[in-house]
Amino acid sequence: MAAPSQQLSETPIPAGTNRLACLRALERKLLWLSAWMIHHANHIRPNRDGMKVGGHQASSASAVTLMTALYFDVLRPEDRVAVKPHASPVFHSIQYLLGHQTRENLQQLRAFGGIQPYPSRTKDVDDVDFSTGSVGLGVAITIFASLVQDYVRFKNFGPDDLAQGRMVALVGDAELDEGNVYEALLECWKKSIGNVWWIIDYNRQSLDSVISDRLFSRFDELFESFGWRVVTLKYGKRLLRAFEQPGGGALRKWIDDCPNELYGALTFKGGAAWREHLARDLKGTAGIKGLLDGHDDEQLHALMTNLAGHDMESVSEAFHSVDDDTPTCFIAYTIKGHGLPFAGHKDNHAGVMNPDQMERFRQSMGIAEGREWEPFSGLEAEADELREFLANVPFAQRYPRRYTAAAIEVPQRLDVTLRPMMSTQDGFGRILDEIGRGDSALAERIVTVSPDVTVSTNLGPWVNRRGIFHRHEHEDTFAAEQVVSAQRWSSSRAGQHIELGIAEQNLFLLLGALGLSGPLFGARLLPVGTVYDPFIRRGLDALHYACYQNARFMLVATPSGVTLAPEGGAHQSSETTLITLAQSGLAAFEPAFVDELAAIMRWGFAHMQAEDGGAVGLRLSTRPVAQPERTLGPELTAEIIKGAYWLHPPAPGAELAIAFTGAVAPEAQAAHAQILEDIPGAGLLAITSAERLHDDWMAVRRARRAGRTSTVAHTESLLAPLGADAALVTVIDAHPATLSWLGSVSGQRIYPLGVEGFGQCGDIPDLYRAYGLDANAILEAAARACLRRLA
Ligand SMILES: Cc1ncc(C[n+]2csc(CCOP(=O)(O)OP(=O)(O)O)c2C)c(N)n1
Ligand SMILES: [Mg+2]
Repeated sequence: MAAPSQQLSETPIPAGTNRLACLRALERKLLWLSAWMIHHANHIRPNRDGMKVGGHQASSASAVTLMTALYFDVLRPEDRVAVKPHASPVFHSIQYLLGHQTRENLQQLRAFGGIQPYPSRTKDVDDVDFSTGSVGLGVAITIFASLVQDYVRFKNFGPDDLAQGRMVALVGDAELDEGNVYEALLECWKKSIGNVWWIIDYNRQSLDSVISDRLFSRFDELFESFGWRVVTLKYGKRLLRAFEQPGGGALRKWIDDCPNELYGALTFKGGAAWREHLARDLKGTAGIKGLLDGHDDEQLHALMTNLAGHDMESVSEAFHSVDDDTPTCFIAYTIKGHGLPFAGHKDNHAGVMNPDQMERFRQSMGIAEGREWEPFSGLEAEADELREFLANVPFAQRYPRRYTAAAIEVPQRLDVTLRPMMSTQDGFGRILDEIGRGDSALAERIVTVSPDVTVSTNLGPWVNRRGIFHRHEHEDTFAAEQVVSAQRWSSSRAGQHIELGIAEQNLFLLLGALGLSGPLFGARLLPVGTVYDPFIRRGLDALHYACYQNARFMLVATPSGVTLAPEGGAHQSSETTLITLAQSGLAAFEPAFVDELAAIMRWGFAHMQAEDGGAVGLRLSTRPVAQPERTLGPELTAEIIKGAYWLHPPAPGAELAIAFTGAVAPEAQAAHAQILEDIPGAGLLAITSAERLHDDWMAVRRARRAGRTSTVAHTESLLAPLGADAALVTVIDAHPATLSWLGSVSGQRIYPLGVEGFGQCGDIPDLYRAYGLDANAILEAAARACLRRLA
C-alpha cells in the first residue's frame, strides 16, 4: 500500500503571519478566479455550437468565504469533503492556488476533457474526494464515509499513519429539500456516527426561488433532534457591533423580521434602498438616524449585508470552536452572488455577468488586463506573504491525498455444495457462508450490507458467523434469553455486516462509500449489498452516483422477476435488467445455475479490485431449478464470465436456437428438448450476462472503427455456427428488450419473449403462461420462427 507521503505538523502557519488578512486576500482571489473562469468559458473561449456554456457565478460567490476558511485554514489532509455542486469553480481555483490545478484546465471549464461543471473524483485531476452534482447525495455520503472510516480504523485495516478525519459536506441550502438527506440523518443517529460536518451555505435561495421564511428555525430543531450540534452563523462582526450601538436592537429586530425575499431584493438594489426602508420602518427609533447618517450608501450596503457566512473572522472562529467528534451542522447565512452585481436577485442562479459587468469587476479587483489568470494579480503587495501562507496550508501538506490499497487475494474457486434442485439466491447465501467459515483474506475483507432484507436475501448464515458491525457492543438479547432463533445478531466493532433501515438510497450511498475505502482510507474492502431487485428503483440515483465515482461493490438483487410469483406486482421486477444493462461501471449478471454464480462471484471479487474493473451486479431468484451435473473447466468459466455459452451447441448452419437467461432455464430446456425432435440441430444458449455481451459487442465495434478489424465479439463467435438467416427465440423473466438487440449482432431473426407489463400474483405456471414465458410460449415462438412468420 502506497501511503501518501508526509505527516502533518499541527499548526504550520508561520508565526507572525496575519492569518485573517491572508485569508481575506485569498477569499477575494477565489471570488475573482471562479467568476473569471466562468466568464472565460462563456464569453472568451470560442463557441462553436451556439449553446450556452453556463456556470454558477452566484452559487460560487456564496460559498467563497466558507471554502477559503475551510481549505486554507481548517481542513487537514485526512478530512474528506463533498463540495456543493455549483461551487466547483471555487474548488478548482483553490487547487490552482495550491499548485494542484493548471491554468490550462481552468481555461477549459466545461469543455471536453476540461474541468467538470460539478466536482468529479473520476474526471477532475485535482483530488476531488466525493463527486457531487445530483443534489443531496454528496451531502449524505459524508455520513456513510464516516462509518466506513470507523470500520477501517476499528479493524486496523488502514495504513499505520491513518489519522481520523472529518467528513465534511459543503451544502447548498436547497439540498436539504432532498429526502435522502433525512434518511441518512436517521441512520447517522441510529449508528452514533460522528466526525461529520455539514456546512450549510444558507443563502436562502434555490434555483427558482427564495426559500420560505417559515423554514427558519426548522433546521435547528431538526438537526438537534438527531443529536447534532448546530452552530448558527448569522451576523458578521460589523453588524454585531452595530447592534451594540444606539438603535442597534431595533436594527437587529428589523433584519430578523425582514422576509427573505425583501432582504434579497434590497441586497440587489443596494445602499439607497436599504436607507429608504430603514428610514421608513424605523422612523423615530432612537439611534437610527445617527446610524443612517453615519454611513454612506456603500457603507450602509456593506453593513446590511455583513452576514456571518461572509465574515472571515466569524467563520474561522466557528470552525475552530468545534474540537470533538459530535456531528455538527453549521448554518452559515450567506448571500447568493455576494460581491457580484446580481447579489440577492432571485433569478441569479444561472446568471453570468455580461462583459461590461465583468470589466467593472476586474477593475474593482485591481487586476490588470491580461493578468486575469495570475494567482496574485491585484494582490501584488502581499504576494510574498500569500505564497508563504499557501505553502504552509495544513490541508495541502499531503498531496495527493488518495491511497492505493493492496489487492486482496481471491481463491481460484469459491466452494459450494450443490444440491440437485437449488435457487441462485440459496446458492449465494451458501457461497458466502462457505467463505465466512474460513479465515481467508477474502473472508476478512468482505463487508455485507442490507436495508432490512438480510434474512430474506439469504445473508443470515454469513451474519451469524461474522456478526454485525456497530460502534457499540450489543448482545443478541434473544440469544441471551435462550429464545430459539436461526439468527444470532450480536453487534460489535468486529462485526462484518452493516444492517441498515429500509432506505435503499442509504444502501447505495453506503456501498459507494465502502467501495471507495481503498482510495479514501487506504484499506480495501469488498462490499456486498443485498436488495430486492424491484427496489433498485428506489435508490437508482444513488446507485448511479456510486458507479459514477467508480466505487467497487457487489450488488445482489434478489429475488427478481415475475418468478417471485405469489408476491405480486408490487414486488416483482421486469425493467431492472434494462437499468443494469445501461448502467455504466456495473458488470451485471443473471446466472441460471449455482455453479455459474460461484464462478461469477469469484470473478466479481477480482473485478472489484482490478484497475480497469468496476462494480458487479447479480440478479438472482428464489426459484429452485435443477442443477446441471458438470464441472466447470476454464473455457466454460471464461464463457460464463463473458456472458453466454452453448448449453446445447447448435449444429453447423442450424436454423433455430433458444437463448435464455436466469430462472426460466427449466422452460427453455423443456422447450428445447421438444424442438430437438423436429430440428435436431437447434441450439440452447445460456446467457449469463446480457450486459457483458452488449458491452463487448460495442467495444468490438469501436475497435473496428479504430481499424482493429481482427477483433471478434463473443456474441459473434457464439452465433457464428447458426445459419445466416436462423431464428433466435430469446426468453427472460424481464423486459424482452434486454435480449432482443442480439438480432443486430449477426443478423439473425429475433423472437423475443419476456415481461412487458406490471406483474401480478399467481403461481409460476399461471404467470409464465400469462406472460408468455412457459415452454408452450417458447415452442409457439419457435414454430412461428420456422414458418418465418413475424411474432
Ligand atoms: C437531484 C437534482 N435535482 C435538481 C437539480 C438542479 N439544480 C441544480 S442547483 C439547484 C438548486 C440548488 O440550490 P442550493 O442547493 O441552495 O444551491 P445554491 O443556492 O448555493 O446555488 C437545482 C434544483 C440537481 N442538480 N440535482
Ligand atoms: Mg441556496
